[in-house]
Amino acid sequence: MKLKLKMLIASTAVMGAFAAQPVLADAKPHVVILATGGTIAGTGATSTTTVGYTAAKLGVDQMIASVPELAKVADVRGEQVAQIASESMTNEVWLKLAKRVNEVLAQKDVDGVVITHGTDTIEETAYFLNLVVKSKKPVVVVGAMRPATAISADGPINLYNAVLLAGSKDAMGKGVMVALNDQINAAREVTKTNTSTADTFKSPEMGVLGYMQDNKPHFYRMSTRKNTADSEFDISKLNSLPRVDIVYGYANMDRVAMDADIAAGAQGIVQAGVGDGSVAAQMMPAFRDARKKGVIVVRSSRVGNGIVARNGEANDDKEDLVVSDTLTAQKARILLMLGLTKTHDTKELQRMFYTY
Ligand code: DAS
Repeated sequence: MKLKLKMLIASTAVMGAFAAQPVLADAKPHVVILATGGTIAGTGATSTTTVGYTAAKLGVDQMIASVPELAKVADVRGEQVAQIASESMTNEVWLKLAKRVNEVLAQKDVDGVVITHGTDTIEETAYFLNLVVKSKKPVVVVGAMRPATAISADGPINLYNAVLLAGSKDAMGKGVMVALNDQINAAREVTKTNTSTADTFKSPEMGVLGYMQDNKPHFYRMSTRKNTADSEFDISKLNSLPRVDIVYGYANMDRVAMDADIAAGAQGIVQAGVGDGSVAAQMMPAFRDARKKGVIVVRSSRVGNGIVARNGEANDDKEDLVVSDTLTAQKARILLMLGLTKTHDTKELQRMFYTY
């Protein structure tokens, strides 16, 4: 009897030990998906419709439900911030989205945010967020090049990878990322390089940050420029952004477009100039008139890669111009809009272009 009693007591003690073990909290990361529309939420008439479909049709909960694998890798919840094709993106949506990203990331139980978005302006929204998000937690902007109804739609796998990335501790402090097609690109350098193909997003000369493979991110580089929590820009109290327009450079251009933008209230002009941000002789009087009116003029380039060198194709010191460094015109416009919320001083603005 004694032996049996001892064995019973021993087994009870062992069971008790197990029972006393705290049940491990669910180790899955908490990821919030903020939906804005785009092809990833798009539907077409047939399963082979990959152009001529309608973007921004599926709601965020429908998208989440269409990828049941998400629940295995993260605790996911969704919010519909907008429902638009991203060619129709506005400053108002940007400010609403950015404020919501900061509110959600400030919640202790949230590990990362995914933003579903159209691909046409995904690089602009990502760069805007790169400058105004006040957290080191992962922020991943994701889209798709085929609608949800198409054969081999890329949206589900892109959304799955984006949630994995947003929930990964390795993605902390990398700045805002754009993740499609198994690649992780930095917001500052990523751009759409093909109107239609699934591999369209590239950082042409700077390269990807890394890849999504085997359910986790693999990083190989980081951006050298300030972003997110290290940024000086604060949109929390802003309800609008200064008007900044882009003037496209080409042979035989004239000043009509630039003058019209300034007449419409532009506080800044970014020229997407030919070559190294060159200024046509017939444009320089327009640049000088702009400066006399206090309008900031930034020399950028339509080329897409390389440095626009200060005092290279124009005497920037003498004409009091700013150069965009390696930012494309569409991203230089975003940095200038935010810069103008803080200063009109061209030396301060130039510092910002060398910082972000
Ligand atoms: N019109 C495109 C957009 O919403 C569709 C897409 O590619 O997402 O940006």
